[in-house]
Amino acid sequence: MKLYSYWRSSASWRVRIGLALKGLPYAYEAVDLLASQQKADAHAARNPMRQVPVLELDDGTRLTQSLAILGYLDHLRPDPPLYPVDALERAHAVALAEIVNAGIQPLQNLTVLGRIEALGGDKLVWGRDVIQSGLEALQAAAAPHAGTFLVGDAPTVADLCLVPQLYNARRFACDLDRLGLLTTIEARCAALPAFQAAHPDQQPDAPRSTP
Ligand SMILES: N[C@@H](CCC(=O)N[C@@H](CS)C(=O)NCC(=O)O)C(=O)O
Repeated sequence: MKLYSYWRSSASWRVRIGLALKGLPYAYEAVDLLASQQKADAHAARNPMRQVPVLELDDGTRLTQSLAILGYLDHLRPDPPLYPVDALERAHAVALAEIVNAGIQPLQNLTVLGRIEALGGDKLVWGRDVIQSGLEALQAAAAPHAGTFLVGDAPTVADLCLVPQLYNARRFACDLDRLGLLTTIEARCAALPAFQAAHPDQQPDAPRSTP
C-alpha cells in the first residue's frame, strides 16, 4: 500500500496511526501542501477533492477520506478494532470522530484559512475560535463514555481524530487548560509506539532541524 500524505496533515495523521496500530506496512509518498501539490492534476486524479490522505492499494485502487480508510483497514485487519464492535460504543466513537472530522477540521483547513484571509479576516483568530469551541464540545460529548481513552479502555477512531486536532489546537494557541480530559487522554495515546511513529516529526517529509 502507498499513503499519499503530508507530515502536518491531521487527516493523514489519523490514517498513519491506524496503519501503525494494525502493524500494516506502507510506502509513504509526500504531497507538499504548502507547495500546492494537492492542486495539481496528478493529485486530482487520485482525489477529486485535492486533499490528502489517499491510500493506494496494491491493485491501484485509491481510497480517500480518512474515516472511510480507517474503516477499510478494520476489515482488512480487524485486530485491534478502530471502530468498537459493540454497536453503542461504535456509535459513540463515530460521533466523537465526526465532531472533529466534520465539525472542526474542515473549518480550519488550508483552503478555508486562505479564503478567510482573502476576505480580510484574521485566519489565526478564526482557527483558534473554531478549534476551541469544537474541542470543548468534544470534551463534553466524550465525558459520559470516556475510560482510559475517549470511548472505553482502548484507542478508537475517536482518539485517532483527537490527537492531531490537539496538535493543531496548540499551533493556534487554544486554551488547553479548559480541556483537561482531552489532554489526559492525549498523553496516554502519546505513550503508545503507534502514535509515536505516526507523529508529524517522524515523517520523511518533516523538515529536519539543523544541528
Ligand atoms: N475529510 C477529509 C479531510 C481531508 C483534508 O482536509 N485534508 C487536508 C489536510 S489535513 C488537505 O489536504 N488540505 C489541502 C488544502 O486545503 O488545500 C479526510 O478525513 O480525509
